[in-house]
Amino acid sequence: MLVPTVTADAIAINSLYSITLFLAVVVFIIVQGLIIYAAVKFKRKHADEIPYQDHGNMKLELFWTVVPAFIVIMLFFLSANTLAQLSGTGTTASPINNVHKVGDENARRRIEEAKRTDVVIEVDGRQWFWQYKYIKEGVRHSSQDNGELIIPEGKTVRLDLQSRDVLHAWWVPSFGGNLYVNPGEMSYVWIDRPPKGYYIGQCNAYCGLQHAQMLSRVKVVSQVEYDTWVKLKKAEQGGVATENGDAQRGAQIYVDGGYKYADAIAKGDKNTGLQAQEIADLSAYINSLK
Ligand SMILES: [Cu+2]
Repeated sequence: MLVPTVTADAIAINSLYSITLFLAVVVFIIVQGLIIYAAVKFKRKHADEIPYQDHGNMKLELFWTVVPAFIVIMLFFLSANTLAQLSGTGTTASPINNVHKVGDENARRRIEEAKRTDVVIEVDGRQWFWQYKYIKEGVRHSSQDNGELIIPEGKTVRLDLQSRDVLHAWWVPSFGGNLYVNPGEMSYVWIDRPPKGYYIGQCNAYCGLQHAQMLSRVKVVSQVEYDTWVKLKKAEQGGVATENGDAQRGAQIYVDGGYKYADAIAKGDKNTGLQAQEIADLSAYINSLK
């Protein structure tokens, strides 16, 4: 409601939210109205006045039991219906579970067959950034240093999410609901034909000290812009690798962490402007990649 809803998932969730909010406002007005009415109408007039004592009122008790129960039951069916519409659940004919244990090949196959998908991106949640691997395109990218997830407009994008350390959550409200990313599990989310634009999300599960920095920015661009970006990214990643002589490792170091300093530190550059501890941490990280 506060951000534009641009995919079918987000629109379905938003209308459920609007209905719930509307009902809540109606209940609020009735309850508050009655409280104010009772407080004013039955205000004590003398210090020794004792109010009229009433016990049991069948009509009233039935009213405040049946009406709320009806509202709750209605919300249950509306929510279940919305949930079934979301892309992560597949279709009624072939339902899928969009979360499974890492390595469960059968569950994985069902996901692959569930929906026509144009772009598949592996998303690794790490403390405290998202790392993107574009499977078909063969490029890597990261949310560090304001990096956005770049996707083409009007296409169906599937994100294969995995956590490499602690619990994270992927949430870009314009595209739909929140999805927890548990270590040891694969979680899938579809972004269905998004329009061009810039969308901001946030890791939505507290994942450590820099949790607040863990944004999920998504830039939806035209197909031409997307293709150009992929080409540039490929050239950039290939270029760095050749200079270092060791293509594989160079590309890995430069891109994998998404740290703009990784390359400099790997070359032994002392003037990175980083604290000693940060250099030690990054060096350890680079070594872990070897
Ligand atoms: Cu996180």
